[in-house]
Amino acid sequence: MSNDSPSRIPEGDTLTQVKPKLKKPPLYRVSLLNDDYTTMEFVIQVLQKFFQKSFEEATQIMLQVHHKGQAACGFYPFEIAETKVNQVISFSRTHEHPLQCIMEEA
Ligand code: TYC
Repeated sequence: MSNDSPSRIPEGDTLTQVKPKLKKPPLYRVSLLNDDYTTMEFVIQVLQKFFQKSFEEATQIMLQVHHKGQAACGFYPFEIAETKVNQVISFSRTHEHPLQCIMEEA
């Protein structure tokens, strides 16, 4: 087989500089928003149940939301982020809390 056979990419050809096409999926930040009615205990429970946080981590995140208005709970691919948001909102409404959860491209 010669050097410029069609089955080989010639050196210096732009094709040799093309990056592999496997792109990492974009990540979405899932955050909780503050409100005046949801109890602190409930927010800690949500962070433990849906975001696998320890009691200590959950307490820190809850306090950050309480003092700053919002805080990130985690970063996930689109469909996982969307599922977390829906689970948190559904669980909160079932327990009659107005807690809001959002996702944004990170
Ligand atoms: N601000 C609420 C209170 O004082 C507590 C709270 C924290 C609510 C975090 C929502 O995402 C939240 N009871």
